[in-house]
Amino acid sequence: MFESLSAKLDGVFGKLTNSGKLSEKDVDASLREVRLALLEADVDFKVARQFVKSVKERAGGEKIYASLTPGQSVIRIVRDELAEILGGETVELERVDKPPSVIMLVGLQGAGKTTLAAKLALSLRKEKHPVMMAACDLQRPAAVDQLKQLGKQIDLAVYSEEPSRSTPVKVAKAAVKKATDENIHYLILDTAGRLAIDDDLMGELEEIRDATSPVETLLVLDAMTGQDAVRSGGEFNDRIGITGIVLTKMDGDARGGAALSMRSATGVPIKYIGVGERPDQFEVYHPDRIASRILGMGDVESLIEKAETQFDTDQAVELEQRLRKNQFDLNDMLQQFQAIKKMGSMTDILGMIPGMSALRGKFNPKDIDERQMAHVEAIISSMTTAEREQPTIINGSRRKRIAEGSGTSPAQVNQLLNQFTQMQKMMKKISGPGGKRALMGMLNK
Ligand SMILES: Nc1nc2c(ncn2[C@@H]2O[C@H](COP(=O)(O)OP(=O)(O)O)[C@@H](O)[C@H]2O)c(=O)[nH]1
Ligand SMILES: [Mg+2]
Repeated sequence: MFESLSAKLDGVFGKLTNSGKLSEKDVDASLREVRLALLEADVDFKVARQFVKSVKERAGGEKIYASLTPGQSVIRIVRDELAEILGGETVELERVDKPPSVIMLVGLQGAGKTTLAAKLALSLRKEKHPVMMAACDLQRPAAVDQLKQLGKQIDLAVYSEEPSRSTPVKVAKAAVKKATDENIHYLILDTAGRLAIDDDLMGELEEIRDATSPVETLLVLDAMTGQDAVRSGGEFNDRIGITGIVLTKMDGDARGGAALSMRSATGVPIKYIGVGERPDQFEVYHPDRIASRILGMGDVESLIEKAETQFDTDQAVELEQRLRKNQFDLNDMLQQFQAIKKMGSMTDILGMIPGMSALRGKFNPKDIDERQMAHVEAIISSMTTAEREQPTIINGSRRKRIAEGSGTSPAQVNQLLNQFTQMQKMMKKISGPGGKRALMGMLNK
């Protein structure tokens, strides 16, 4: 997500940081380029204009031209303002005191409502809440089956009725009753969509809303539809009244501008993003982290959280500390490889590692060979604890033993150790001050 915008901004900022002193004119020229990059990424033109204006005002007010590192200051201001148009603070899901908290999902057909029901249910259950989903889309029999199937896949209860003998509002009411009886904390209502907004659909949604008083009405929007999504967002909000937006298919949207404009255009906070078809490909929307990701500053927090869903919490906290303190060893490398295998898209993961977005285009993540990953696991597993923590002690005889134990060759062990040294060096450089420039230097060698 945001690949092309990131790449463009990277170019603009590269110029800014390379020149020591900056005049107001230099900054103006850069900001013009930033504005173009935003427009090309499908950001609403009013939002882009306001953005540039705010950055200029702050740059003037903070007297950055007199500072020693004006380029860095401009980038910091851009980052803060970007987080601001993306929505500022993270907005949490509301809940009611007396369960169930009803969460109604609305949106056009194909936006990703049914998929989101499962994603949200799974994430709430991870927080130890009892959750239930209800199939209120009776337009097609297949819609009920789809939700039931997803429920089975993640082992979560789905309330449904025979479509030919019920109505959406009946299902919704019965589901609320059942959820109340069973002390379910969150009840997620999956509803029907249409190809375009029409009165029938809005009427049906209003009826469900009035019968269940949802604490959250989440509008699910396909990020790939760009400015169309922004428009339909406004219409849904006028008729139904929405409390939050979920942008799905962010994995497929290289431009990403819809996301950037959505908050400013509708005034409704974005709460989640969908980044793939699987029930675990889902993230809480954090404006500041997304801003950092767009600017190629990495998003260590989201990376940790992704890892957290695979490791236990203690492990994740430890990994965070180690990453920050540059104590990255072979055990961490092994853990990372194992987690990466479970975490899905390599491109997304790379985008979250500080400085790594600069690697985009330099190599294709798909080139990372599954077999090579298997070797990494085998080789590290054949090492002793001491060797993993301090790979420098691995001499010729140890190397031979490790190769034999893992069914590889000493050359392959060597190759892995070289990779590790590179990775360790890079982690050290890019997490220190001036990290990004250091990385660029290494890449251009
Ligand atoms: N790549 C990607 N596909 C998604 C995402 N969310 C949903 N989809 C796909 O979009 C299609 C429509 O999703 P569905 O949940 O049935 O939409 P609904 O009609 O709003 O209920 C399905 O093929 C989903 O697998 C996402 O975040 N990323
Ligand atoms: Mg559906």
